[in-house]
Amino acid sequence: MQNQQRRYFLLVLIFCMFGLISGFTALATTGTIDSVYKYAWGENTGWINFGNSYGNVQVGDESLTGYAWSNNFGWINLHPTLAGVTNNLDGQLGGYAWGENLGWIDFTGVTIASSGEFFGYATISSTNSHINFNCSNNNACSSSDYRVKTSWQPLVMFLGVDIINASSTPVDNPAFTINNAPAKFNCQAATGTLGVVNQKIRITNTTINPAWTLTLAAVSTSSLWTSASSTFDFNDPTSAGCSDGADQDTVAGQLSISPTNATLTPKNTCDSAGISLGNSSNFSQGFVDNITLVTATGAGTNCYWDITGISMSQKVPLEQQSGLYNLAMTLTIVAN
Ligand SMILES: [Ca+2]
Ligand SMILES: [Ca+2]
Ligand SMILES: [Ca+2]
Repeated sequence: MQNQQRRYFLLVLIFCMFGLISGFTALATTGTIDSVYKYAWGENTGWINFGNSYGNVQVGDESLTGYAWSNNFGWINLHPTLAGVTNNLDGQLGGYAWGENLGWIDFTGVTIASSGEFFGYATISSTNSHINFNCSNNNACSSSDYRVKTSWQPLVMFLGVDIINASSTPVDNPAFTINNAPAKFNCQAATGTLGVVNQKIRITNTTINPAWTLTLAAVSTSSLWTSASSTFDFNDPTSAGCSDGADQDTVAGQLSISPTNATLTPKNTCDSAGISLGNSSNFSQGFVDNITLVTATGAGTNCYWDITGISMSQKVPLEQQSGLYNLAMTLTIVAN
């Protein structure tokens, strides 16, 4: 065993992500009302103008604000105290506006499509009469082409995981190293960190479901750490990872993951309530093929969280040949 100091293992976890749909969407958007398509028609009220310049109607991800104007009944406040028209991020409206001469107006049933067009009917509670937001609701566009339209667009519903750099840009080929393990005659543990400043695990949830689980697994349960000329195992618990056991392969080794002391950094308008880090766990073929990194039950929505500092420890068998070893892993996020 010459030049023992120079012989190192470099273990690199290569990653791909499942549950990733697309890049990141701007999370907070506000829209105004179209200058042409700004009228709704009330069967008892006549035209209602949502684009009156003094009314300043704004459509947000979670609520509408400002005033609509009825020539016959005056101002309609979309955001009165203790009520208001709500948006669920996806363009389904609800809640109540207050008309100074109409009383409460229920917006349940009004939706905003990806085109920005309003559809459906609001209901004036006192008379149970309807306000129609789009001539196509009752096939009336050929006689009167009206609708309310906004520049706001529904958020793309998105639950995903990615690995991003310090500037929040997705990393093309993320890889984490378990570094600097000098070759030895005896079985040893090499350690590393999953999630660092330039490769943070980012979970984004803009769906309305607050429950999800993030897990880590190898691409295959029969995967091995592989170099140009040698292999060893990542999921063999025999002799604490130092001997080959009953699995199909003939090599020893075991990878342990400990999210317990990881750092969870929420987007600045969100918090970490309802999110728990997983327990320390060892891969064991056929028994522990996935390790839970993070679980959310009742977490915030329209949020993202960055995760760094998950500890990794890999048992390297005795007399393992030095070299650059790779193991392909996947991060998977699922809604619960
Ligand atoms: Ca194995
Ligand atoms: Ca084995
Ligand atoms: Ca075996």
